[in-house]
Amino acid sequence: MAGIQEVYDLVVKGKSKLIGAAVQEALDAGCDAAEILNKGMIGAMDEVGEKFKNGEIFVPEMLIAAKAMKKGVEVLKPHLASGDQGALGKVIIGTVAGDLHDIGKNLVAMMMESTGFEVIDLGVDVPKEKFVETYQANPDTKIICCSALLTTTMPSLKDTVALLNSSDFRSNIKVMVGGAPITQAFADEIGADAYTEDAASAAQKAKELAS
Ligand code: B12
Repeated sequence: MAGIQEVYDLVVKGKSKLIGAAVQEALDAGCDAAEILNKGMIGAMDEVGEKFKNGEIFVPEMLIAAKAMKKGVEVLKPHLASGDQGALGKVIIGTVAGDLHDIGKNLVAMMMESTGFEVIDLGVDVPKEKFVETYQANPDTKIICCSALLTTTMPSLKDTVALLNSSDFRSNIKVMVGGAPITQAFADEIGADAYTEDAASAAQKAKELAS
């Protein structure tokens, strides 16, 4: 659909000022919000990642595209969320130490919220101890979610899960992991309870785990 292509192009070009209107136009034209997100925005970020890998663009352009995507998600958010917040319990989420990528983590947080969880978002570059301290301050937490987007921060994810696994509250929580380089095999290897590929399935899985 034309509206989605427009959103895609604006994310790739990093047009933060224009993206909000384009998302609204696509919605008004009847495009599905999830499709705008998946095809228009996440698809665009894949192209941005490819261009970076091929040396066609550099970090500043990636950052500008990320900014545009965030602006677009703001407009999309009310159309993806469904209310009922907090009813399913608390989730702690963060991107692991050394890693600054937060778009995927934010989407997971948003979908969890819209599914009915109260989300405590620790942000990016989160030291492993911070996950533990946050649980200790919120002992009614049901799930801890850790995101990693770089092959170089997979060891950091492993260390974080190892610390959680050695904690005395381990049996009270479920640990979920995700991010582009993460696989089910890696999640199993490091002793996480669950891995999913995207934000919508993460929220579904969390609901199953919490009930
Ligand atoms: C935007 C971006 C950046 C931005 C991030 C801005 C921000 N606020 O997030 C900036 C410019 C900061 C950046 C920096 C770097 N980046 Co970068 N970046 C990207 C890019 C283009 C998009 C990432 C993204 O947002 N994707 C869209 C989201 C929606 O997808 P996602 O994060 O995968 O999340 C989904 C799932 O994975 C899952 N998920 C995510 N988290 C979780 C958690 C749980 C619990 C669960 C269940 C699921 C889940 O659900 C999400 C939604 O569906 C990717 C390429 C790509 N295609 O991913 C490269 C990419 C990740 N970056 C890369 C690199 C190399 C870097 C740098 C090292 C570059 C440099 N030389 O400095 C730095 C590292 C900085 C750091 N220390 O973190 C490489 C990584 C290669 C590798 N093998 O590790 C990639 C793959 C680009 C490439 N093809 O080379 N980057």
